[in-house]
Amino acid sequence: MKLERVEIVHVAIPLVSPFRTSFGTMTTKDTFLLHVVTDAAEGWSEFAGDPEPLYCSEFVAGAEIVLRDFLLPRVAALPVLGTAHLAPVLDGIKGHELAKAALETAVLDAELRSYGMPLATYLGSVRERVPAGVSVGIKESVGELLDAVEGYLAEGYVRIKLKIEPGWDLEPVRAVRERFGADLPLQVDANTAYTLADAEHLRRLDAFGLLLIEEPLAENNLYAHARLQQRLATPVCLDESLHNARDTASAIAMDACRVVNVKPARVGGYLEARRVHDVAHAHGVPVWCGGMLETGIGRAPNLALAALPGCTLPGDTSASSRYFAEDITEPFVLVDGHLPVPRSPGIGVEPLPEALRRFAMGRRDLYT
Ligand code: OSB
Ligand code: MG
Repeated sequence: MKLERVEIVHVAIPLVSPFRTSFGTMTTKDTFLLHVVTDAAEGWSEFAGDPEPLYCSEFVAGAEIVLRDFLLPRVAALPVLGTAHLAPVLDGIKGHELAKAALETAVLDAELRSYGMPLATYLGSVRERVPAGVSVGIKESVGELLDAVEGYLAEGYVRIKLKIEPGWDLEPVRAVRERFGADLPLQVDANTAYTLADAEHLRRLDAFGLLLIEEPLAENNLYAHARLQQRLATPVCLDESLHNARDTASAIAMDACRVVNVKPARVGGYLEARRVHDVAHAHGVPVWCGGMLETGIGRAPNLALAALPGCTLPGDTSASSRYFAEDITEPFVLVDGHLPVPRSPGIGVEPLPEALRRFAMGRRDLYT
């Protein structure tokens, strides 16, 4: 393939309700789509980050500069454009996994479309539909939380994840357990809000039979997570701390995590995400696909990943309606607690022109 044009489309899509985590409150999905045009086909992807570096160090305006000034010039200089050739030349740029993932995914979408191959086939997915979990934000009251969980369970979600932080942990978890029973698959995500000094407090969560506790401690501190795991019966799951397959191998070897959340954006794209999956699966460590409140453009390829054999726990791959009144693609609809894995070439979806017109805040060519 030959690179002809790369365009950025800023979008802002209101969330159906504010999403509060230990690091902040989101009310809008405010990001950009990347549109790659080659001589063979076109591809789309979505930058998974936000305007502010609260979940991770990357952010929307920074990613645009990184793509324009550092990533795209290296890719444009390749003698032949192909997805497999990207990571070796992008490796020279430190970090910026989310920006790299956006570029790699758009090129991969174009390349797979040129072959007529769905991403799920390319990755080696083994399922036609994947069970859907849902991530429930921090609420003003336990009553409000119980209403939200009840609504999601009525829709058919098969697993609930509660966002927690100091002051919002034991009480909401106990309330959800008491109300919905011991059989509800339930887990929590702290987004780095605790320290090792909280180990005894977190140990009290063991009483609630949680599937896992996600990223309880500071990012990248595998040592502290391993120390915590020694004191908890609840499996520790890492999100923010895992940036590639090598980190994942180290974390598993150190017993810093017993479950892996794989987010393609966080590890630089779907090729590395597949390797993260493979290394965890080879160790018998369960994997699930996380989310970043993506629009359909980001959700579609995540569903292909979630259909890999090692993804044995339901992911945060929820239906479009959990996030948006109107998605930018054909909406993903929950059927019997599951979402379908896209079967069309590439990521399997594209922006609906009418929705794109309405949600687009601006377009810029990054490469022509
Ligand atoms: O930590 O998993 C996280 C959303 C934005 C940023 C980080 C996280 C999340 C979620 C929701 O938990 C995932 C989703 O439903 O897309
Ligand atoms: Mg998380």
